[in-house]
Amino acid sequence: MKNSVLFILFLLTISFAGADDKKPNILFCIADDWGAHASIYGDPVVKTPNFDRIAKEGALFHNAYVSSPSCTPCRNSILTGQWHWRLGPGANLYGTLRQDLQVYPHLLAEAGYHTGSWRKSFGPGKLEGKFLENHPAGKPGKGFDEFLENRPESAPFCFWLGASDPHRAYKPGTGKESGMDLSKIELFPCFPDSEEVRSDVADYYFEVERFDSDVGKAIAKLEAIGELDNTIIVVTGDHGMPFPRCKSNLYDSGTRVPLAIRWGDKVKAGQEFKKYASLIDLAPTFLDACGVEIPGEMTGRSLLPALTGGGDAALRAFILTGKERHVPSQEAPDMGGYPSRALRTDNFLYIRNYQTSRWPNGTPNWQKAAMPGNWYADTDNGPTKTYIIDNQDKDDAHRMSYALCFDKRPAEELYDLSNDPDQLVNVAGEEKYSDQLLQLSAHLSEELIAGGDPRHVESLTYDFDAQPYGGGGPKAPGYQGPKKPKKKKAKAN
Ligand SMILES: [Ca+2]
Repeated sequence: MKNSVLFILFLLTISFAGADDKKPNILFCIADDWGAHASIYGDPVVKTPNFDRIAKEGALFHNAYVSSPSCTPCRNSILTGQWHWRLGPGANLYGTLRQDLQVYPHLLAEAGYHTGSWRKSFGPGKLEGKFLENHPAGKPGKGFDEFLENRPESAPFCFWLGASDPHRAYKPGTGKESGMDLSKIELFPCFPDSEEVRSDVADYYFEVERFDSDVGKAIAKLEAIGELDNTIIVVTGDHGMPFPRCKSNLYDSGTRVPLAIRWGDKVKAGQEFKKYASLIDLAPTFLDACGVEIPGEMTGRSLLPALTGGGDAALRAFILTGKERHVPSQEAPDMGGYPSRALRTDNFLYIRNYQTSRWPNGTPNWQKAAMPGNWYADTDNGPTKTYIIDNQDKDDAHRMSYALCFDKRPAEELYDLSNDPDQLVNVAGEEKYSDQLLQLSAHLSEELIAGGDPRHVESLTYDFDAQPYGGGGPKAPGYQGPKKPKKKKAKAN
């Protein structure tokens, strides 16, 4: 009797040890230019049942932020688990990845993971050396099904499910035609309220929903192969919507993204986090969950303690964001970007702009006739941008929209979020905020020094713009002349 009890206990021990030893899979789903718009966040128009499901069966982050609101630096920061300003040529749009950097898919591959990617992952930019031979997001393929078919038996997997939705260009009217009620759209207050703008936002929502349905297909596949609960599923976007004062800006409209994470019963269902997570925290989270050592160079912090019971207390109390060159949007011969950094707390958003002689979203009207794509070039072309520019003198509301989206900005911006959650009124010059301003400015500098930002550990004028620009457009450093138009233009930045 005693022996048989011991034997059963022995079997149980083996079986529990076996369960713990099973490495989790990773399914990382990332949309292109998706700000924090999802039904579960309370958006009354866009429908995101699959994102909502991951959040309800796992955790929902209300304050997830990118390191930089531009494709390449954001994606590089996710892959490396580091603030983008630590990545040299990887801090700019159309940059590259330095050879000394480590990326989480490679570290997982070395630990026996089957890795792969589909559609947009790294970039846009140029891969060189080891990353050219071995793609930083995992070998690009034709989709999740094909990737799983090629999986060595029983190997854990790490898959990057990318998309070019909801990046522009949009087919005008698709949102309205799909049945969306334009009158219910809650516009950012920096947009003028017009039919053109509402329809443009609906077209963006249409592509958000298309991405969400791709996520749904991947979840269904995991269920079909019995891997749903052993897979860490992450759904997010690479920065805010491609609209004025959103993408390529350091306001929440540019830097806050949706984030939901599900992992079977390891992550308790229905958790909601209000404290801050950065997408640079994902790489260390994956490595932590998979039992792989987190390299010291990673400035991200594992979210696992928060996800597995630590709650908000285990998350960041504030967040950092920044921007270097998005496109070379300043009039020649400058051709630079609009460098800035920000510190976001529960009460304030503080932004430091390093080169205030420049235009934050590109020089107005520069080369408009010769290169229409190049005016106010840091804002993607589209109906909302055109409407705001064309109607800037219509009335005070339109003048305010134009000023918020395109005018020059001072060296410091401060938004009091208790009165101004939409970050519209800069109170940096007001006497009553002078103590706060000094404190936030010192705090930001301290964090940037600790985080190895070359603007703060080398020189405030550190020249990120000296890095080559690999995209199309005028004569930026490294620009080789106009590219031949491709038949099907890939959505780029
Ligand atoms: Ca993007």
